[in-house]
Amino acid sequence: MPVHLNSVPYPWPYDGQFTPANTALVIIDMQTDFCGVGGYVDKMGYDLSQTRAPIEPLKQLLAEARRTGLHVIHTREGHRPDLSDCPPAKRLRGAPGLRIGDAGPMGRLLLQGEPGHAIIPELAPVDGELVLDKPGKGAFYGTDLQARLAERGITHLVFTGVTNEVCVQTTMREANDRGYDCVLIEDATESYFPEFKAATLAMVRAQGAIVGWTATSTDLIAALP
Ligand code: TIU
Repeated sequence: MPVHLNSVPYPWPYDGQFTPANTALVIIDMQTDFCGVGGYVDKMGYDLSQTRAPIEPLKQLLAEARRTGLHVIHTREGHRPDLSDCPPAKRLRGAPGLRIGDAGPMGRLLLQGEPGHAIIPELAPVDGELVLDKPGKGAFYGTDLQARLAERGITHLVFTGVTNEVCVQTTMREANDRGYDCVLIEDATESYFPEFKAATLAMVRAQGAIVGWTATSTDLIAALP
């Protein structure tokens, strides 16, 4: 029987073929550097309550995913300690002392293996969940994500995490171009800037879902078996 979400601009997915077996909950970059005290974003002086807002909805979604067998993918933005995968054009911007690789209270900023790079404890991965390290904003660039999805038979992607206008939107656009059916969970994604979140939701679902659909975590949970 076809299964659809109560989503915008119309029910997702278009084919009604939504099952835990062919779908992944993709949690983008819920790392201490973006959501934790002393992490990268905190040190930049942004309001942490914004990027921490998705935590409660995500805890519920994770519990439902683990109950139903929905695949779970956690991504982490970060670089090798020698920064060989961080182009100077990415590193040498922003204030000196707050750049990727600079020392922070949670270790060197956005470097693999540092405390700030870890997924926040509230959403810690469990065995069997894919943890994908990515050097870019998009999760397909410089990773084997497409192969990992193919080997698991995943064709539908549910996007969550931070920030919605940067890593979430970049990844969703990359996925959309690769033929995945994509939905963005409105209350499980955030920006530091409320107007960017509003713009993200609007531009994703414009023109008949040009990038994808949006729905709430309640809508998603209601459609799970
Ligand atoms: N994860 C993610 O979005 N990385 C960023 O750098 N986001 C910003 O908004 N800066």
